[in-house]
Amino acid sequence: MYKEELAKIMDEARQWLRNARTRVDIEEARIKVLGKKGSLTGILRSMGSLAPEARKELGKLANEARADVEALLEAKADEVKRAERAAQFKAEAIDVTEPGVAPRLGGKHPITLTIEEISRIFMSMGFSIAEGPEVETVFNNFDALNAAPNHPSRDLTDTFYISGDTLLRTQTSPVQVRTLQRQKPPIKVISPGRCFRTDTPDATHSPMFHQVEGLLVDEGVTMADLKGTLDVFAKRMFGPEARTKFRPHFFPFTEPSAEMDVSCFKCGGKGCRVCKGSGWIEVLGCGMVHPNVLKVGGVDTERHTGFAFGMGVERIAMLRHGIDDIRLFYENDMRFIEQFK
Ligand code: 2U9
Repeated sequence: MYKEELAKIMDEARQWLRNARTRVDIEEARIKVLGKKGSLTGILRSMGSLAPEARKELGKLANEARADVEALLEAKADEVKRAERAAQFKAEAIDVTEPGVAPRLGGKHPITLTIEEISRIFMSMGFSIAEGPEVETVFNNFDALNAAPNHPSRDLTDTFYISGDTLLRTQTSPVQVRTLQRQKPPIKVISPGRCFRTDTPDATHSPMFHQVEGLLVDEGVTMADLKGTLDVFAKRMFGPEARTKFRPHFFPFTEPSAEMDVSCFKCGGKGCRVCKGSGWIEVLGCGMVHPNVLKVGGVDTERHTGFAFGMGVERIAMLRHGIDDIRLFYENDMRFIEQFK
């Protein structure tokens, strides 16, 4: 009688486990057979009332049955675990032969690229790069540069003043002033950087713009050194066909001063829309450093002379790329910016 019941319990257990698909199903089957109120547990409990002989025989059978059920449970648990893992692998499978998603690469701003190109040319001629603060003293920005007390660029309407004696630099010259004060000749530096003037934005003006200035101070430096250096720069920047000419000009910080024109790289000098018919394009200002400026840096002006130059980076970039509005550089329109990568 007990044997039949045991056989029935085993049949039931096999049936439940055959149908089990998940860990929960297996646990339910285990509870139904081996739990506190489980079918096999019930039999084992009821054995107390049997005669010792019968109890011994049935005890053995029941224990074997329990071992069988436990083995079945374990086998099923293994099977379910394997099935779950197979399903997980299938769901997470990656097709490594599929083309990847191309990351959107950033690029340098055209003004950065132009500064880098100008810098590379002068560095190849032995200039090093000097940098300085954008908030400057009125002394470094104007006084040290021989700007007369009534010079128009000092005007409140031309310069962003922070206080009576500090301002946003209107050119990168203060960097050269700092270099002069810190270093003894020979000095051979360029200073690229951001400058500020109170200009109302239009196609050729922006209140924030960039300059590269240069300063060379040594024994026996002449205007010929200035012209030779800047001619090399023009040919490297605008092509080997580029010719240069120097027109007299006035700057308070240089004497004599000049503006350098480059023969039009578009028409070669015949006259076109780019050079407005003249065949020449104004590129930069330059001159021999005024003795008053050299003296601010403690330079012995009997022994040392120097030349300096300054150019607007936006203007150079606009010329090089045929850009007709400076505001395009600062509008963050990716369709414009991305063209210069
Ligand atoms: C020191 C001595 C001399 C820098 C110079 C220019 C000529 C010049 C303009 C070009 C277009 C500024 O961006 S722009 O508006 N600059 O023409 N700058 S010489 O001369 C210096 C600088 C520092 C100590």
